[in-house]
Amino acid sequence: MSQLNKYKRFTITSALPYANGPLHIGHLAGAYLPADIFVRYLRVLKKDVVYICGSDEHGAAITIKAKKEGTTPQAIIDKYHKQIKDSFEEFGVSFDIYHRTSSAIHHDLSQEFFLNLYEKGEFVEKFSEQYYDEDFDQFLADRYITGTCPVCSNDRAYGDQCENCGTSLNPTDLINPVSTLSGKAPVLKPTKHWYLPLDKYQPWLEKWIDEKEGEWKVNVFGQCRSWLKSGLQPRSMTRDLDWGIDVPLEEAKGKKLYVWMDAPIGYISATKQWAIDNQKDWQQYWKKQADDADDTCLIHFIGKDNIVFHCIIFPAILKAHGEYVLPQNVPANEFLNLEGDKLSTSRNHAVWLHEYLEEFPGKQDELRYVLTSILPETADSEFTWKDYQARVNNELVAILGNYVNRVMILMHKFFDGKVESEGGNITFTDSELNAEVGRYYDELGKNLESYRFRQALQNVMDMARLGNRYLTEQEPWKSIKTDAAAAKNALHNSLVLIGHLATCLQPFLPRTAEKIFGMLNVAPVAFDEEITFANGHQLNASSLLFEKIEDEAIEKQVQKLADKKAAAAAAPKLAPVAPAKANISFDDFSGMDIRTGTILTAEKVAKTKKLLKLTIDTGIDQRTVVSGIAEHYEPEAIIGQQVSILVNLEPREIKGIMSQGMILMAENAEGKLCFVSPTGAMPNGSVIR
Ligand code: B3M
Ligand code: ZN
Repeated sequence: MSQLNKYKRFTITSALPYANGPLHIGHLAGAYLPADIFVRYLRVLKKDVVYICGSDEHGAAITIKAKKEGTTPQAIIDKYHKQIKDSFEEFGVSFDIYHRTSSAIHHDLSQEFFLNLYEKGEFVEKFSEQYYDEDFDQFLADRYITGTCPVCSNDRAYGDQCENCGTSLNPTDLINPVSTLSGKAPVLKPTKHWYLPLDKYQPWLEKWIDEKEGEWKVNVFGQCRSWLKSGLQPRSMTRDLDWGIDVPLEEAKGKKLYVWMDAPIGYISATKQWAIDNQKDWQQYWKKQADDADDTCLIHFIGKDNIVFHCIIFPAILKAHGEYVLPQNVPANEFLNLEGDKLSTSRNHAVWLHEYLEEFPGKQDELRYVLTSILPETADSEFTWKDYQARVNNELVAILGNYVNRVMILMHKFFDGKVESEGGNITFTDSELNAEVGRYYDELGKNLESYRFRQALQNVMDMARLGNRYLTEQEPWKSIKTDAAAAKNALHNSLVLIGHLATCLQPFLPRTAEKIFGMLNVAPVAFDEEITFANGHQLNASSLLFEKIEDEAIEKQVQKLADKKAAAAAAPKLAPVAPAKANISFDDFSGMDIRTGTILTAEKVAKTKKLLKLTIDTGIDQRTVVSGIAEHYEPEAIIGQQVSILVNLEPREIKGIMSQGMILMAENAEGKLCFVSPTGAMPNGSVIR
């Protein structure tokens, strides 16, 4: 049946999500749901398959998020790795391992890869001028720098890639580059890096990719072709960053591997870990086996923004290493939109997986069904809550659920749920039905193996439609009164059909398939196996497979998105949080003498709008401080207020008054000021540190 038969084993990967935020339905529709369907299909074909994923925990995506949340990169990856892993698990993406790139096994393997290429002289070492942020004392690579894409003019292109047109970039390609740290134009500063000479691999890549014409999806093949056409450039595999995997060279102390040098190796290190945990040989799943290049089939499922990394850069790395198999296919999906708008993490325009799982408990298969029906396989597609409701109610409930339910109820009503067949196991007695189901299996296999999952799901639904039609034609509820054998025959045919439905549903709706097998009281079967309903086989009690989604549930979700949109639209009115300042030493900090004090007197400074003259009891002394808080506090209202005061600030004359110290104030983005006071009773002069 299958063109997959030539392979001995399959290594299937889904893009490693950055551990810098939760998953949303766009992620699922891009790299996870299609892969999970494909893997489950391979499993019901009884193939030897390992399905690999994990968190991508390096790169600027992580450090920038840490800065934004005011915490450390380690705290960020720990938080989101767990959240992502848990949601995948609950949703039912059937990875054999969900690993992480912060693991020691991954650091080791990435360094080993780098050294392997280094020792073979595959890298070009180059001093060059790179963008540098002087305020932050940092080189600006990847997401630390944005600017206008020279290809499509998107003004938010990153230093390593434009996510709008997919082009892979170097920071120096950007027009009007700006540091995302200081918001300022960067300066150039020389630094040494190790480059992978992609130009050297161009002829080989051209030949390799040309062979994929007709086999790879057109969107993927087309993108690769167009990059090759514009000519590949050497690409730095190292970075001046302080988060990531150390470059394993003495002279590169302090430098890290480029995240796209390490992340795809994460697929391999995860496989290694899985092999250790399961007593397998990881090399069989990654390395060319002695005599037969077609032993192992490697397939990367990704979103379209990752095409260049999986079709050009990673294959070049694997090729340079020499021992590894290359991807057989990279079935990248386009993007999923939401309610007429792009999914956006920053604008919070998303259906978050962990929220869905909480708000629609037990409805994993409903989401799988709807997303599979609208997968952006060849073009961007769109999720709307109305469509979700319509597909669940009109298709899952009305077609699939209704069919299974009708047959089960009639079997229980007329035959006490028992299969009675003197002739032995029941099979299709209707040749028409048999032939048609056979055709659906063929179609289904072809579609699944060509990564046409939407169409494949339709094949299964057509099987359910066929069942409904058959039942309506046969009318066993009528014939039971006149010709009980005919009624029994119709229901037995229907049972066999339901067995096939459950079999074919396994890749798409695993929980539903399991539920049907349970009601049929049979063990799950592989694609090439038949369910046997022997004489006397007892069916289990049946229950509804799906329930209708009510209008209120949908309205609630639509409202939720609208609220988020309104909140996001209101947000830009606030000035952004001030960017973080450069690090200081502990000594710099401890040189500041900050104490608790109490305001004893307060009065306006004549002819000024902003200034108050305060007398403060600092515990050490009573002193005068001039403070710019007159627009925020009435003098009489703050007498007795406890404050924090920097007491060793150089005294300064302000409007003729000697100010001895500074009151610490919190200031929000709109410039509102507020005292910073101890929340419990503290004597004046308490040290703040
Ligand atoms: N983390 C990019 C992304 O999440 C990146 C994928 C790595 S796959 C090796 O879109
Ligand atoms: Zn672009």
